[in-house]
Amino acid sequence: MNSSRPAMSEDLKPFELYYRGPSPNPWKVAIVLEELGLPWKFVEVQADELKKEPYLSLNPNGRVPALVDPNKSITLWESGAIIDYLIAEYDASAKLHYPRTAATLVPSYQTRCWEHFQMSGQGPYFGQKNWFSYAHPEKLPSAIERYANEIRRVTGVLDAHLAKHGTPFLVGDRATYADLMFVPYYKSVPFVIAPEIDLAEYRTFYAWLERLYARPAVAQVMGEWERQMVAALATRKSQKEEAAATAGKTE
Ligand SMILES: N[C@@H](CCC(=O)N[C@@H](CS)C(=O)NCC(=O)O)C(=O)O
Repeated sequence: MNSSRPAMSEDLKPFELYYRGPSPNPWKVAIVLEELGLPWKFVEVQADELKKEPYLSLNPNGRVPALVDPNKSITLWESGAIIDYLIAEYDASAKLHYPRTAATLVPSYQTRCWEHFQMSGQGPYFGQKNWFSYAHPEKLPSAIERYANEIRRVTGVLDAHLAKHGTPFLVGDRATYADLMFVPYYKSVPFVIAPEIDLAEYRTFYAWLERLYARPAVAQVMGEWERQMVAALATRKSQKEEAAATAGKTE
């Protein structure tokens, strides 16, 4: 996907990123790979392949993403762990992180706080909102409301932090891997997860999000994400219409 790579990356074999359509977690890794100018390619996993071999040998949790780095013969899973690895091994120029040296020790660990907040506070709650809105067999308005409120709460935390510190990014003036990790779930909010929530109401937060969306690597990766999301929504709609028509015929 990348056209302008740093010289070092020309010697690298492409990373293989296992993903499944527009579901958000793999796209966090895609953004970091693209930002670092590393060569990579997507490998799509079908729903019926996730919970069995050979995929379970890549990710014992049977979910995406998994990342194979043929350059160091390593396979990793859990998006946060994958991103930690990419930053430690391939961000030598500290484009997306603060080095753990005396001068930047504090922001380096503060970045970790936001990374963990994304992994534990944004990902699972936004994911549960999606589940209870579309996939759960019963309609449970109280569960939908709880997770919608969690989206509002998490967004409020980011908004208040950015407003209080007046910095362009979560930790100072550098866009780190932690900022970038929030992008795919927020991009999914108006499309599917919670179109009823107007993210632009959180003004400082929204300016930050737009700052991230405007980065060339993010725009490139999330442009492809949007194409896939629009296609997935069209498929979902036509499957629903087909099911309704079939049900009508059999009544
Ligand atoms: N904590 C995991 C979450 C992975 C996850 O939930 N992946 C979703 C897609 S975003 C998935 O594979 N869902 C399919 C399933 O649960 O069967 C990570 O960050 O890698």
